[in-house]
Amino acid sequence: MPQPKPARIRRTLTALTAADLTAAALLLASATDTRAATTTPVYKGTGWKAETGSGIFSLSPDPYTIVFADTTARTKLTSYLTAPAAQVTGSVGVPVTVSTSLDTTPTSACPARHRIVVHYLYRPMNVSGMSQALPCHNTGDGSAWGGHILMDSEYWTSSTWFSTNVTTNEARRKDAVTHELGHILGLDHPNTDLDKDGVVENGECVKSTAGRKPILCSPNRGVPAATDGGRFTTEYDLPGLRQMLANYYLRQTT
Ligand SMILES: [Ca+2]
Ligand SMILES: [Zn+2]
Repeated sequence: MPQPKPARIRRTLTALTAADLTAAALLLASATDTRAATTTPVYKGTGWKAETGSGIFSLSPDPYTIVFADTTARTKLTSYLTAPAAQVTGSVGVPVTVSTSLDTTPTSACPARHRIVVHYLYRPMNVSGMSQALPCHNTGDGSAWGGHILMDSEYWTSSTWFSTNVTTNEARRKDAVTHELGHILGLDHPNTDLDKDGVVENGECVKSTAGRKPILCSPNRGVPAATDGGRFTTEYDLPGLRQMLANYYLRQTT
């Protein structure tokens, strides 16, 4: 899905309390204990890339809440969001909750802090088959603020949009939703010129020995295994999000 670069900013107070700083120091210490944490922020790794072009350099540890633009979006898309939200909550350590709330913030404005508004719209980019993420960022600390996800309804109104195979079609629908959520959480497309022909092509993304490409691969990663559909990869996307969380603390202490 195309990478939007909307000129959207959100300004917030960034004053930290002593308790915040203590919590940050403790989390940083535990991260150092359990994995090879970096000592300076990192914005790119194998199969992942920070969305620095949209002003996002880190993932805030504070909870994010997924809400819906209307009841149709809620009915159609809730089930697609629960698995990736649970992954970010459990494997990254940033709570992401799928609520039943409705939020009528227009797509031209950033929603309240840490709200992710999900829309179900016919051709939101006026192009067949294109969905869109509109990520907002905290201008104070460069963390992911939340934003809007605009899913193209054609994926659902056409039962064979991605594939005539029902299982494959559904796995790709799941991939599409999680891909856009990844953008809101600060991940960019990790495509790279692997074959060194001077062009970064569609789908040109690293692939693991397990056969998985990052779910942020643009415009998509092709056909995932059915069980991988809609899941951030453990090889690329989740380590990227964990580094983005680490960046949040590293950017405060550097
Ligand atoms: Ca190439
Ligand atoms: Zn994309």
